[in-house]
Amino acid sequence: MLRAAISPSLMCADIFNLRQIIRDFEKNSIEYLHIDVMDGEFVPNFCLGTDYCRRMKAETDIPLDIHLMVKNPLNKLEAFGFDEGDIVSVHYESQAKDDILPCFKKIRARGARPFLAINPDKSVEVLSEYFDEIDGVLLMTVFPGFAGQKMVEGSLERITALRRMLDESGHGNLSIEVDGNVNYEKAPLMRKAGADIFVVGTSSILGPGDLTENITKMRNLLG
Ligand code: S6P
Ligand code: MG
Repeated sequence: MLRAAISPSLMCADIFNLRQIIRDFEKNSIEYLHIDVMDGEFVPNFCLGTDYCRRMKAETDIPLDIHLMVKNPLNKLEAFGFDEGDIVSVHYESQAKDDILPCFKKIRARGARPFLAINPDKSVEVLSEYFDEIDGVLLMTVFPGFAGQKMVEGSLERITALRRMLDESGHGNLSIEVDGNVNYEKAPLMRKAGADIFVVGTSSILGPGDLTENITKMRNLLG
């Protein structure tokens, strides 16, 4: 089983306390910083962007986990300051099929790790042809666009099915990252189903309570 990693969703972090929050993440050895980029077109909301990613890279050594919820990402990748060790996810649904592999190539060429993101209503079967080209799948457990939603029913079964597909095809080293309503109750179930990267926001560590205590609680639950 891959080691569990935590990727806090920065759109859920209080912007007026952001620097202190990043210091707390560093102290608690947080593995990734999840940055939701929304273009108001692929999803009905706008959120974070190129300067935000650049400033974040300058501020901390924690690798970025950039979630591109933008239409036609292929020609927009250059605008983002990611590099070695960062995760960059593009959506299966956001582009022409012919653009998907070139996106991975561009991400890989900069030493970053390509992930393919998929919405809750799309069959995980479509992912298998890309397994050789990616480091992981960003499995949405809510419809992208907003924080604070409820997990879509059937998400745990989708994680189980995808983990089985990966293992049976010799791609057991690929990550399954889950995003959306990862709370203290569901996270251990998602872990058991085969997820290893957990995007956490208002439902858990960036909700009420002390940040360090919340992170410790989540780590203990994930094992
Ligand atoms: C949703 C976005 C997510 C959210 C995250 C928030 O479009 O991709 O990354 O920020 O789900 O966490 P929570 O706990 O409020 O669902
Ligand atoms: Mg996200």
